[in-house]
Amino acid sequence: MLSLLTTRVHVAIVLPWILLTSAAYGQLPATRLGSVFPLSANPGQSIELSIGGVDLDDVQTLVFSHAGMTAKQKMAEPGPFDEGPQPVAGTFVVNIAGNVPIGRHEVRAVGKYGVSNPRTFFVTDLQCAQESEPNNENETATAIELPASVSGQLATAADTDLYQFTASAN
Ligand SMILES: [Ca+2]
Repeated sequence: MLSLLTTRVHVAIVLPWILLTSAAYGQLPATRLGSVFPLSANPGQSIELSIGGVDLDDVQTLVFSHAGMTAKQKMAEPGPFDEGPQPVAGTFVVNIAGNVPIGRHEVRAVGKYGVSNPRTFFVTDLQCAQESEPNNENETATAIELPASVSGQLATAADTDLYQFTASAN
């Protein structure tokens, strides 16, 4: 009888370990959110947000850590053979309600392979600026006015983003 009880206990311990090991080696796809762009917006603003990551199949919505932030997939005009507006993969229209607090929030993607890891999204009262390519050289640096929240993307390993702004000497 004691032997039977011991066997049951071992089975209960080993099974969760096997499940965790499978997930750790990534044998099953899982929605993984690597980036959002832009990284910030103002309360009361509506922006277009693009996402990047792995296993983002059928991601049709985003969820935020504050209920005042909502997202709908961006729709494109139908082509000649489409029956209606078509979803634009990885692009969302995000509304930030006026009562969303300034600060750091989280966003997750929901897709075919579940809910993703979170990425940070900032709600700020600063003006929000974005890089403008080409901006890899001093002569073409994106002009911004400070103070600002600036979002940029490094598209390739060789990409650099340069910005220019006016600052006082003191
Ligand atoms: Ca650049």
